[in-house]
Amino acid sequence: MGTHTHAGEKTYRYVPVPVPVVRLKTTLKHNDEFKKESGNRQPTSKLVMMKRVITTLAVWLLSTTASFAHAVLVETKPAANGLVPGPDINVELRFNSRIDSTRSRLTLVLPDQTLRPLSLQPPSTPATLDAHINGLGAGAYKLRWQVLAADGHITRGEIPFQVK
Ligand SMILES: [Cu+2]
Repeated sequence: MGTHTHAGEKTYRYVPVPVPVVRLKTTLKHNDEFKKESGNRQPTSKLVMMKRVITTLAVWLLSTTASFAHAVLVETKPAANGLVPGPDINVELRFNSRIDSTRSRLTLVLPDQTLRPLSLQPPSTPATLDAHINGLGAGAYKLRWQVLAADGHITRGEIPFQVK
């Protein structure tokens, strides 16, 4: 009989279904573990190919997310375009991520455009640059900063401010 089915056939067909669910979990494992596992299965099945694509996507997503960890300025003292009383001012630049203060630079641009490198104070948090500046006359200044973030990227910028 053409439509005859064995009692066990249905069960047999459903056996492979839970397997991909288990295999997909391996994409969360470390890359080396994954390679070891997939290397044992010959020949390369569609499922293994799919796993590779998913793993590649996962790794790409992780690295893309990590690249956003470079330092972006969140808040400054003095504020950008702010007016502060002299002659002594406190400088604090706060970033969105941890920075390497030993490889970060802060320079004051004087009203006559000459540069004064500033020595950094011990930072109040791992994400801040602190400095103290003495003896500023009234005028327009700029803080020029360059920082190295924990992800190895350098960012830089300028903060203009006025001393009254
Ligand atoms: Cu970065």
